Amino acid sequence: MGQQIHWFPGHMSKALNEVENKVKLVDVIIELFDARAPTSSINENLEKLTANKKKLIVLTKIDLADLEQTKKWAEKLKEKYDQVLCLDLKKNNAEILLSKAVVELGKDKWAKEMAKGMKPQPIRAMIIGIPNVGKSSLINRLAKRKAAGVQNKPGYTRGEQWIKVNKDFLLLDAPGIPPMRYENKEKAAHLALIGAIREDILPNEQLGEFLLEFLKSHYPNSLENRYDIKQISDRLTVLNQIAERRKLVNSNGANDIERAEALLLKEFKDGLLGNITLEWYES
Ligand SMILES: Nc1nc2c(ncn2[C@@H]2O[C@H](COP(=O)(O)OP(=O)(O)OP(=O)(O)O)[C@@H](O)[C@H]2O)c(=O)[nH]1
Ligand SMILES: [Mg+2]
Repeated sequence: MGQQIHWFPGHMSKALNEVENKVKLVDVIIELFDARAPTSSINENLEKLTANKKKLIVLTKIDLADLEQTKKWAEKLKEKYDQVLCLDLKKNNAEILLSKAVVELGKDKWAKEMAKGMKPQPIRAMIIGIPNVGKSSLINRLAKRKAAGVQNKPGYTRGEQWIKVNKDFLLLDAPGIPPMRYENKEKAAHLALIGAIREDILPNEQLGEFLLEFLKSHYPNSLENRYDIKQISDRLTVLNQIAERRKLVNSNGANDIERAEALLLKEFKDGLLGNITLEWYES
């Protein structure tokens, strides 16, 4: 797993420039991390560009993650960031919790404005995060009932789109998010398993092997409910068991290992193996 993967597409710097320009327009950055792999969700380039802004971290997809681990990660991240929220973006309370947290972070700005004799201005925020982490889901929630609130605010260059979430909170439309840089195969595997990078970056055999080794050591009972596999052994044995239970047979009449592997990976992604966090917090 120590092998380096070098990957720096040409459009990376253009996307980063766009983010950099937009960061200047906001008071608060809302950065989304997937609760199943919080540190793999950190994009170092985005971290640098947003380092001197107030930052609210949202751990997303907590309904798919291991609650114990999510709690530990949230505590840990609170040491580094201004605020941390854990949200299931499919639930209704997401936007209420988020609005409250953003307003809380903007209060310093209001105090400064009032000290200058100004009327407090709405807090401007922007959502960033790696692919598939839930940015659009959150934006849609915040914009709900406000379709007409999407507006072109004059006074800003290039007519950025602002969504009026409420009278205190304006959201800038999400910039193009630069692709991830991942240093090693472990991180690449995490990102592939949470759907943040194209799956074909790592072959299914490697992803399957990685997932099964991890489940064996951290969630030894995770294949019992779904496949009636009480003990996770080596990859081929497990895949044969899955193929048998699901009657996946290839044209030669043998167990179809490839389809069993694809099924395992898909069912993991869909959360069907239970609540699993790929990165365990180690204190
Ligand atoms: N179970 C679960 N699924 C979620 C949650 N948030 C988002 N999703 C799902 O995750 C997928 C990706 O969500 P999006 O909101 O499109 O993510 P995004 O960050 O906008 O993705 P890109 O635009 O590709 O970068 C969708 O299928 C969502 O329904 C969550 O909290 N829980
Ligand atoms: Mg999106």
